[in-house]
Amino acid sequence: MSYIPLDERSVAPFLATVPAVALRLGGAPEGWQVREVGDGNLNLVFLVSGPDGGVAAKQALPYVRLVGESWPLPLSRAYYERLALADEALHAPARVPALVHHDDGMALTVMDLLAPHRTLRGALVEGERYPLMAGHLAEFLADTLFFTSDMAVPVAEKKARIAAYLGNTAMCRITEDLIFDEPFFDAPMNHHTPGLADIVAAFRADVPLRLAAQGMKARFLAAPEALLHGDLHTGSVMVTADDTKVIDAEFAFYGPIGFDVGMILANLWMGYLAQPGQRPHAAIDPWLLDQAEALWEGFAERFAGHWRALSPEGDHGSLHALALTDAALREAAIEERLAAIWQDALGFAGCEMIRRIVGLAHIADFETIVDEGRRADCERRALLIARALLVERAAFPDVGAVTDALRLEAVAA
Ligand code: SR1
Ligand code: MG
Repeated sequence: MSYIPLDERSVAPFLATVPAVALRLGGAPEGWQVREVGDGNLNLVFLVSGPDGGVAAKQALPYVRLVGESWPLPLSRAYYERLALADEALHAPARVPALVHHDDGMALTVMDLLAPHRTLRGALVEGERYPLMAGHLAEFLADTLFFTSDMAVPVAEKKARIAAYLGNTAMCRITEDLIFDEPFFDAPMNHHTPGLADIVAAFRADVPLRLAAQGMKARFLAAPEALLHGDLHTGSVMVTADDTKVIDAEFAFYGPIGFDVGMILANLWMGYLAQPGQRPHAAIDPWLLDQAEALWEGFAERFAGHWRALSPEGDHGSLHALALTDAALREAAIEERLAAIWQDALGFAGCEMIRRIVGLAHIADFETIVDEGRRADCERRALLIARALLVERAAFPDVGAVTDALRLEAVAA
């Protein structure tokens, strides 16, 4: 099928021609309920329900939705998203939506309707709490990252998997520009809350900060450690009280493990730091700090557990070979690897926090704070912590050290 962008009127007749979808929905397309709900920066998302069930149909647009047709973007991102969804489903099937249908020509991916799920970001902005979320995300990260890494995958197969994602260059380029470069100079689409002009100017002149951000960019460009989701912020997570699903893997590629880990931690930390602006008269709730700790610790424990559980006879990755017959050496290797991932995660988290405040793509956590003065206060606190995460990484040997720094900042408000 060649590409035609769908709309709320054309999506039902189109999906009715796909037997797997028509069967899932039941009844006649004239009776299906359709809503376009895409609130991300790039795509169309249609929720379609019939008498027997529902689907979510995601279609890529040939340009960046947030900006418009002046910023073209290849439809091939839908192909990479489907590829990643399949790979993620191999390792963490409970944590991703099931694929119902995919059409490369239409850049269209049809998945299970996630209901009554909502985005984690929207839920956090409203002060909702999901006690299973951190554990589920730790599981997703450990399972997808470990089992696509050089610990688990034989080296020839690993290189073939890296190659399978190499063409997703336009999506990687967005990250390279928007996260590592543009926040640190006067890029045309940057914007920020008015009260931040002084710190924005200071960051642009801050040589250690800019060098640290470039260092993270170098890691992002040249460290194909594992299959990354590539855009794991709280808008890419759907939650209910019992379930957590990770969606939107269109930025997937083989990159540094700490990138996915750092991005989600940064978004939890920003959710925490937005509280004094969102609910100025309420006591600060430490729940998100606890969740960030639980996520990192759950990830590290599960990642290590996967490593220990590899059988000596199996054909695993080349980084596993070192410790095949020496359990003490294996423990040292695990500790060293997790420490390196943690250091990367800190740097990537710092970059993510800065770009969400001074770059192009902001987040609802801060943007929904109507009072500009309060918003600037929350954002300034986040910027200062983010700078420390990037430039003074040694001051944060573990997640508790970040919690302490964030909590002090919040009390000081
Ligand atoms: C132009 S796209 C801006 C951002 O939206 C996506 O969700 C990614 O986070 C990207 O950086
Ligand atoms: Mg997205």
